[in-house]
Amino acid sequence: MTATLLTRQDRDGIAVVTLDNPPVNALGRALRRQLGEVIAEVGRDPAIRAAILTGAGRLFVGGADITEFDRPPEAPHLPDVIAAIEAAAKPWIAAVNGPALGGGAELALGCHYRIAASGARFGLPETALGIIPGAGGTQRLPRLIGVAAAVEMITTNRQMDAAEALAAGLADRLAGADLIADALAFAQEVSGKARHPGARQKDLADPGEAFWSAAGARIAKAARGNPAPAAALAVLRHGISAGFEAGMRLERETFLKLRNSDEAAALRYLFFAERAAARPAALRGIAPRPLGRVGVVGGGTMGAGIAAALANAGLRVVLSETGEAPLARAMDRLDGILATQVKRGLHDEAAARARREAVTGITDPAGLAGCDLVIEAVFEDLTLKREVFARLAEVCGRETILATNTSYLDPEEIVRGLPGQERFIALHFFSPAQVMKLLEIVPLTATGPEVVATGFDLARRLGKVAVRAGNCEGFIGNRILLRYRAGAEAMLRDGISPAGIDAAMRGFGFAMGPFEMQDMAGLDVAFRARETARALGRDVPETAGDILVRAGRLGQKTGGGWYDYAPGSREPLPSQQVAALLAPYRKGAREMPAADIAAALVGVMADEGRKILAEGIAATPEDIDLVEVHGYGFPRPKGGPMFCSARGTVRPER
Ligand code: 3H9
Repeated sequence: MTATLLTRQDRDGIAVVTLDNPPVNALGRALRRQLGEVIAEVGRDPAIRAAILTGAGRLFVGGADITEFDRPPEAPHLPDVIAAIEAAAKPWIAAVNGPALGGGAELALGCHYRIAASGARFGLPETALGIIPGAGGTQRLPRLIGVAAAVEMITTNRQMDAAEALAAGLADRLAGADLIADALAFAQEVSGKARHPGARQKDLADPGEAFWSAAGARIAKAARGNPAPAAALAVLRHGISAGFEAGMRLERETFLKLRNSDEAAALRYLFFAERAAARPAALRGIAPRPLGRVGVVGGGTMGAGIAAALANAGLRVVLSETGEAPLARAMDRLDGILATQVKRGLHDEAAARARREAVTGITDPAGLAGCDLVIEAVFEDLTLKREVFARLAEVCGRETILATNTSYLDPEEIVRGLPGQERFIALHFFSPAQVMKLLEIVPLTATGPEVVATGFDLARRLGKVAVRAGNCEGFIGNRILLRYRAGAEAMLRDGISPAGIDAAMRGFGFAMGPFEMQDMAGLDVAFRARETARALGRDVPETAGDILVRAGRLGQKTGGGWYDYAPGSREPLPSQQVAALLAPYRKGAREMPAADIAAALVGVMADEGRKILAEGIAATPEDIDLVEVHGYGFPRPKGGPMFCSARGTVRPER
């Protein structure tokens, strides 16, 4: 028997229909069927003059049920259910109690009126899932709020709160503290009217060619391999030139086509992977420790970024440096980060001040005593890190979690022999830490489970995607990066040019190719790591990168690395000097199709990923893909190397 997913309560001739399908009131098939039935019943019931549609719980409706998208669509279809509401003789009022997203927003748009609670939010995030709104959103939204605002909402996932929705014409009213009471009064008011507005009837003027081409260019620039935003624009435009019905037909056709695309499958996969990663099965039932005050040791780029991320999440921060001058520089870095965030509109001046005040600078690590967690972010040097941890273990009680942010060193070596082994963990942030979403959480042999759970809780509070990684050189991400770079260098030795390889990876969807990326980050970091390994007697063969570093080419910061750069420019230019330096090392120039280059290098990543899985360094292929997407710029619409490789979509279209 199917559960009842909505309730109807009649009050003074008004039917109050409450969608109740936890966790997000998604519009799955059973709910669509029950909603269709209630629409018909309300229409037939002579005692009813109007209907209110609302959601139980925190949300109005989180959208269509995404879990159905791997199967063929099943009737009743959402556009038909919404059309039945719009065609009803009696008015339907959406009482939007919380987020109305995707199909949820479309449902509200199909109602004749919308009243919004203060916590209401409207959004059409479908393009983030590689699809377009498929239940009238591309046609009704522009008719209610205008073409420019609708294009922005649909193609960029910009959401509107209640006040914005009222100002834009998306909501008719704002409710006070009692949404349903206000909706009932509104329903009584409009129920006597002979006719009720339907978004489809509104006229819409074509904004003209210049508007469409500017919007198209903006969308193309941001798309990075996701076909949905451009498709949504085309459908929206068609509805304006050919009319509502024609627009609805093209919307449905495009929605169904994209629903089956590799990109949509990849984006859905990541949607569910991100949610699963936040709650690893191994930590079920284990409570994290409370986090109020967090220490950061070292105020370089990484330390200042971590401090900013912590302060932005409402935590109190103690930033420790070795003396007054480095502390002043660290605080300047922090100020710079907060000022940039104000410029970008992430918070205002007052919030930036409050965050700055939440950070206390110290030069004596004794001031870290009493912190719930201390994150070490000093230079990547084993002796230095061991000193820092020895001091931390001295000044902090056993209740303080002590985390290293090392990228390549063995965290076990850093803390070896220190008392209280259960409180040590590695938390690998990515630079810039206030921006990058990924946090690798690396428990050591003796790390306590509640310490690991606290790492995951920290990630949640920072808005980061946490992935548990086993302890090995480079953990998950840098280990794959090493193989990826080695794969690119092997191609280079085979005669393919750096520019050819970079262009192929950009074509695949990366913002930058492997050589451009190294030029930006600096070739010296990996060079030093290789030299350290060589000094320890390990067999690390000479690489092309070593040749360049020895010739003083460290990347953009020295005016040249794999490419030349004109002073003040970041545009990579092919380099005669590099060609000459590498000539003895290469087999002679040859070309390779871009699709083959990308397929080979993504294949290298997936091969390493399989080894990482076999060794238990990552728990699932999803975790590896999340690391690649959130830490290394792997194009989201491709899902990640493991997804591509399993689905056979490594090779981009030719
Ligand atoms: C669409 O609407 C297409 C239409 O245009 C056309 C149709 C014809 N379906 O995120 P949370 C699950 S496309 C199924 O942790 P929060 C989620 O997996 C859709 N399941 O909670 C998780 O499950 P579990 C357009 C869904 O409070 C649980 O709910 N809509 C859906 O942090 C809790 O999720 C979107 O793109 C769904 N639609 O955030 C919105 N949504 O507990 C997508 C969530 O087993 N959703 N689940 O891990 C969101 O953005 C957030 O989930 C939301 C709640 C803001 C709603």
